[in-house]
Amino acid sequence: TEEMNYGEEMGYEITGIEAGAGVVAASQEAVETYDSLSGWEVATSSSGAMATALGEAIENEEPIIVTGWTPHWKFAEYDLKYLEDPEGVFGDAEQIKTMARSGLEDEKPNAYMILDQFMWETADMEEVMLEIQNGASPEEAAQNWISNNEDAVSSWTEGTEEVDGTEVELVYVNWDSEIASTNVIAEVMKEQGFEVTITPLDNGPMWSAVANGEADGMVAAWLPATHGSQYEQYGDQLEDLGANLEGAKVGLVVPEYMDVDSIEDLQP
Ligand code: PBE
Repeated sequence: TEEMNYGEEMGYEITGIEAGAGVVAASQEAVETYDSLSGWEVATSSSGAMATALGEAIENEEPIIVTGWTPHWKFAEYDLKYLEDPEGVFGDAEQIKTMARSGLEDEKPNAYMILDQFMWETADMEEVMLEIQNGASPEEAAQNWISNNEDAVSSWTEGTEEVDGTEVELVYVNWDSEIASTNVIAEVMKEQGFEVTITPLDNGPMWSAVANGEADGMVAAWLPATHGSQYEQYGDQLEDLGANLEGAKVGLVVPEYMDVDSIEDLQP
């Protein structure tokens, strides 16, 4: 069947996010892998610019392909679908994992234990993301989630003692999902008496800050695929505290109204 020539309408451009993101690297690999994407490019910008472009395209019912991921508020806001990826370039379901610097367990055992016990679900993260998207500050959205989820929070702090102003520095990237998780864990630690700094960095610098001990930890490691190359580079210099969320996913995302289901349906 003759498909719409969406490529021409989109200038053969996939709307990407930050250049350092794993989903951007995977999208570039998809361009190399699929004949249907030959001649296409992944335009990099920021997660915020991608979300704005997606919203504008949907408002005008125009075609758009974005580098997408779950958990994300955009699935609650719009009717969207992942394009099938028969070559498996984007990998399967992923975990979001927590990484700590080596030495943290000995030096700040209570902070280490909270990071280690932090674990929640896609719906939780999306709830916080959506509230931020609808105008709440990240701190406010995190505090609201915490007061509505006391049981979860007490399972993260279980067995720990309150502290008196111990400093903790967490690093993250300004991706909506990581803004949500990092603010929630930061607010929980503040309630336990920590003085918490959260510092947004690019992806590579986030990993190296924990690996070289400049930062205490992060809750933003997407594995095995999305941050596979960062894990390969830094994995043996940091401590892997396991999953804080299961069932994450990345891929190319389009509005439902587009008449295309698979990356293979696109046209060079
Ligand atoms: N993301 C959100 C990140 C991981 C978390 C999918 C944009 C990335 O692609 O690296």
